[in-house]
Amino acid sequence: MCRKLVYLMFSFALVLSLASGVLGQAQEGTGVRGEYYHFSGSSPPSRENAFRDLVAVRIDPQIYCYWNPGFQATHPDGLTPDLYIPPPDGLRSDTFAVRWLGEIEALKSEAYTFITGADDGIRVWLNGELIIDDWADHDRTETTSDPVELVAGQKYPLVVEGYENGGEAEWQLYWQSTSMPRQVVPQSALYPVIKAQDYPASNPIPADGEVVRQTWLSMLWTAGPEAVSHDVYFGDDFDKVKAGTGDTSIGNQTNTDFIVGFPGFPFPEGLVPGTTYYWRIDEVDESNPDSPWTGPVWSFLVAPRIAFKPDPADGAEDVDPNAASLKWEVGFDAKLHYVYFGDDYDTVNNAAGAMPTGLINFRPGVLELAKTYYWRVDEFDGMTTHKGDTWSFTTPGAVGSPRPPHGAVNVKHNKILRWAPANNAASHRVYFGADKAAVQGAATGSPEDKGSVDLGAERLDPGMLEWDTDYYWRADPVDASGNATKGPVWSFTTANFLVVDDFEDYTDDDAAGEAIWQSWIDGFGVAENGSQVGYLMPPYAEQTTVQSGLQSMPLVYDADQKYAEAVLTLVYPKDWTTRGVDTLGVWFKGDWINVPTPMYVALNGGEPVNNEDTDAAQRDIWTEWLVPLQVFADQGIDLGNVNSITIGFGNKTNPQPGGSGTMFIDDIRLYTPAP
Ligand SMILES: [Ca+2]
Ligand SMILES: [Ca+2]
Ligand SMILES: [Ca+2]
Repeated sequence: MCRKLVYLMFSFALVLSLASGVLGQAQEGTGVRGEYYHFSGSSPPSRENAFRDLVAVRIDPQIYCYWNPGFQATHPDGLTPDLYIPPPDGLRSDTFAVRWLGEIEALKSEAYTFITGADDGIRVWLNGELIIDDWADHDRTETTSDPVELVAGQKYPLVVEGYENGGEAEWQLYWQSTSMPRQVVPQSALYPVIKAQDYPASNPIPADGEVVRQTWLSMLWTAGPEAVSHDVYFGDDFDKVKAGTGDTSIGNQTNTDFIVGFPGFPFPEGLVPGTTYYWRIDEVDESNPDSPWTGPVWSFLVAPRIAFKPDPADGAEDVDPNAASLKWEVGFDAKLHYVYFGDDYDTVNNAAGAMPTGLINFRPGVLELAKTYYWRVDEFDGMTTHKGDTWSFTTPGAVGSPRPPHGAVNVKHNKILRWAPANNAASHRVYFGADKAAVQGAATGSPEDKGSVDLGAERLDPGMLEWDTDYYWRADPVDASGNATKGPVWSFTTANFLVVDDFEDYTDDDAAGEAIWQSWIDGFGVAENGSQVGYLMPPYAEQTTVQSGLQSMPLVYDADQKYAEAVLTLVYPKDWTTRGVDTLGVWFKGDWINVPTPMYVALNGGEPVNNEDTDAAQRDIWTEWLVPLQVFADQGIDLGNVNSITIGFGNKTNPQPGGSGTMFIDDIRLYTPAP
């Protein structure tokens, strides 16, 4: 089962601010941090929309670019090619946004005027003041700020945001004063922001999630900016690599590469096809109290000997019946392929004797609507034929949209199953169990038979599920004449921890009480509580910025002279001692642009427990906040009977002048002690 590949957690002790965020102790500036994002939707994009989908981060020496498809060596400002910065790799030519973050230092104490050139929009904040605001679609346009008094040698926070809708794209930032003619703000006056996520190792090779076809590898990464040496962890067990336990510790080294799968190195007999390997680099500087900087757990898959990664994916829906083309990733060393295709699982699963082919795609011809199809690819590597898995997909009108989605992991133990009815269904017959073959073969009266479900009421409560278990289920459409058609078998895996909330079950059906703001009660109508859960219009839950699954909770806070919190009344789990769970985990994502505000959690309306990371609201990558449950026990909270959880921002007991912003919350979990 595929584990979550990206798992980021940062030391709470890591103190980052603009003042301390300067790389090294350089006498001169080194540039600004450039963050590049793709966006979709209308233009000009809202701030939330523009800066969500991060594509690239780098240090840009200055803000000076003209990325023009038809560029001809003429330019309104005369051009300084030496200052030109190219677009980063992977950035598309339209509908993208850029955010430059840093500090600016003046050479003299005097009034400076800033001038921007921009196509399309641009905004500039200096020392927290919006000095240029030109957020609109247009050809290159210059905008001039009011004069700003700067003090020599002092560094001022600088944020420049730009977006490109279509056509040409360019941004330039100039300044001038009475003693200085207009010039591009130079690299020597700019200092980049360094964020928490910059300190760990990055850029793994092989890339995170990559498929390799070798049994030994030389692994590489880019060292974090403060690393002196590196603690290396490697193994085939995600949990052990994450915890650094077992024999996953390879040791400390100064170079940024290491070999696996070769005599004299870890896994000397070679890496095994079909196995996912995990690795982690902790960056170390013994003289720095924040060290080590724990890296994310990366993974790669050594290609299995069987065919894999089917396209359409296993369980795919709405496959075009007129243009279906089946493809797959070839098994390790496979030379020839045997393809089986049909509309009956057993027939396809048991088939043999296909003609071998060297092609790696298969066209099944025109298909019927509202049907489930099955296919299988066997791989021959010159020695052995490796029987493949039997995959399925459906055409439009078939039963579909299983919740949890097919293949979902970390599913909660009290999950209610849902699906979308087939076009011709008058009801559905549902089968459920932990044995895949039994569910595949189940019929009316089987132990897996959960009975008939009326049209319009597509849901099934399978009861309390086991931890860390694979489950399988089927919803067979039954037409008005009583004829059942076998649906595809869906699967999911339950969590190995308690799920307090994963935000997956909220819908836009507030008449049914299923809207996120009907469970998480915010500050609507409460003057001293400045929180808003969910969006004002459907979809109410966040569906793009998620830590896992399909949804998270947006929480807009205004904690200026008040607090901002949301409260969930718990139905399950209320017993926070089950299986010895001892740690609460809350995944959150803020935005660099949020005003720093303390984040807290409280149980049973008790005393707030603050996140020690005082910059939590500004963390702009998903981060997990871990709280020992003992902290709540010490408050006198009865962990055997937890009725509510509160997530909030600000100082509830002693409101302060403070900030506002938008936070995303996902995956609130209770973990058992580390093995
Ligand atoms: Ca463009
Ligand atoms: Ca443009
Ligand atoms: Ca989620």
